Amino acid sequence: MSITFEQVGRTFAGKAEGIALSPPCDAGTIQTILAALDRFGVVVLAGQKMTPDEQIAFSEQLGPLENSDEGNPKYRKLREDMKYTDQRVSEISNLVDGATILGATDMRRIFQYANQFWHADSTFRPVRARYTFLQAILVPRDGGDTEFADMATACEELPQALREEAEGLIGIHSPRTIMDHLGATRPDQGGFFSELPDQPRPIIETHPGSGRQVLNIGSHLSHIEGMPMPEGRALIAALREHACDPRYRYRHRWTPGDLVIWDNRSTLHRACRYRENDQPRQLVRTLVEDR
Ligand SMILES: O=C(O)CCC(=O)C(=O)O
Repeated sequence: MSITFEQVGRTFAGKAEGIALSPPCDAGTIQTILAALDRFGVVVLAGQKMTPDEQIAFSEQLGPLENSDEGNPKYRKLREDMKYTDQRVSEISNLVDGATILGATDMRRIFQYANQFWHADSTFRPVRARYTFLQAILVPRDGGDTEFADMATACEELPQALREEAEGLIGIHSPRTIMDHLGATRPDQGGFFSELPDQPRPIIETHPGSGRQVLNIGSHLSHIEGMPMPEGRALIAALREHACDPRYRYRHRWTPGDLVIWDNRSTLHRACRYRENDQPRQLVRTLVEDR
């Protein structure tokens, strides 16, 4: 099957329409999608309507899948009353059992507030996510888009002084960074905890597929190794302000059945706000590990 992509963002993001994949896909199709991910960072495949099992089968063709419970067993039971219970799937949703809106202080709601900060998936785990697959099941009437930022073009266009400051630095990533910011590590505000150790990752790295330099500065980044925390955090804020400028962004407005795949090594993303107390939103996510 031949798939052609049209660039939909100013600097990145490609969209293919009029193809419905039925996994498992042939090797040529998988190669085309991998090449598109190297080139565009974000790939939109409209009109898929895959079952969770089909999404798992398709995702696995791009690499081993992350187990969403790993590193956080305390929260396994939270997943168990979501609609999709396979641990290779995370449900990004404001619903319990596909029907009832989550309670105001439910930890699953807090995870989705965390998704509203620019990030790359699982940079706080020993093995980060290489690709994320997100498919829309239910879409709110207003809002609930997903926004992406192009870390390759942003890196190439870094002001020289910022580049000189950032080159060679190692960032320290932790799942507590955003949760602290939200106040959700406080005992009276969710009491989020994680036993995952901090993960060191270069601030600037070379993407193995495109050969382009990319910035690794999602919001799980806590501070800079060997630098006083305030100095490191001020530098991170300056880098992120540059890299997430509107000129490097693409915003995806979901239609049910859309499957969006992104490369977490070359992009950041964030969930956009919607009326989560009265409009259902349900997406199914699978993650391919970066190994
Ligand atoms: O809900 C969204 O739009 C984005 C989800 C997200 O940030 C994630 O899966 O990491």
